[in-house]
Amino acid sequence: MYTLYLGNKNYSSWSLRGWFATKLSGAPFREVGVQLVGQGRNPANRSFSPSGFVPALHDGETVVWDTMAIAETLAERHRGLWPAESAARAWARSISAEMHSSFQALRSEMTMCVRERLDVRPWSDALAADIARVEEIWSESRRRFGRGGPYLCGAASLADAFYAPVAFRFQTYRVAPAGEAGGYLATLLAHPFMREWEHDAVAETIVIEADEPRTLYRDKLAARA
Ligand SMILES: N[C@@H](CCC(=O)N[C@@H](CS)C(=O)NCC(=O)O)C(=O)O
Repeated sequence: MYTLYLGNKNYSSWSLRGWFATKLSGAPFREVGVQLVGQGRNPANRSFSPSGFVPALHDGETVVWDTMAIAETLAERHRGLWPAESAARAWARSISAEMHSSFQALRSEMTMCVRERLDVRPWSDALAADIARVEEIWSESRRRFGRGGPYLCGAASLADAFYAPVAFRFQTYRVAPAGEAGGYLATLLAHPFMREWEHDAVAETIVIEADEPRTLYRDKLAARA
């Protein structure tokens, strides 16, 4: 049985990706919750994750860290995690890699905080550009590869795991994409894995100030009041 080390569910977007991917594999796994510090690499995590980051997946002596490695390792071992058709699979890998390596404004200006709801418009230009790119990816995915089901490439795949935290961010910051992208957002938020994660996340009571939207936007919200 796998063991998955993961951070606070309310805040840890990378943990959600790794968890969603592991759930998608259908394999049984044990969760080990790790308290986030919120200041980057945590040396205290190095006993189970060489990078000092969560998530990390253990299978006996085999340790896999970083969500992309976790996703690819699971895909090698379990069927159907990437789309079966070659062009769809290349697309799914590309949009997942893009999410893994880009979207800095989205990460820093729309921190994941599942329990929160607020609107901080106007967004910065960089954030608006990241949001527009997500919406484009979602619409294009649905238009080009979505025929076999309601997710990015039809049936739920690892690509949805990579965009799962974005759905919670959009819900928190009241981003409401139009058309296909909006339909996909609602579908992803209703996925049983997302409901399960949300249920656990909102039950958490620990507050990490650095990741709190109302801390991040304190001045803007105060100026508005
Ligand atoms: N590139 C890594 C990023 C992982 C990451 O940044 N994890 C954060 C939590 S979301 C972390 O472990 N932070 C340590 C801490 O805050 O204590 C991945 O894909 O897994």
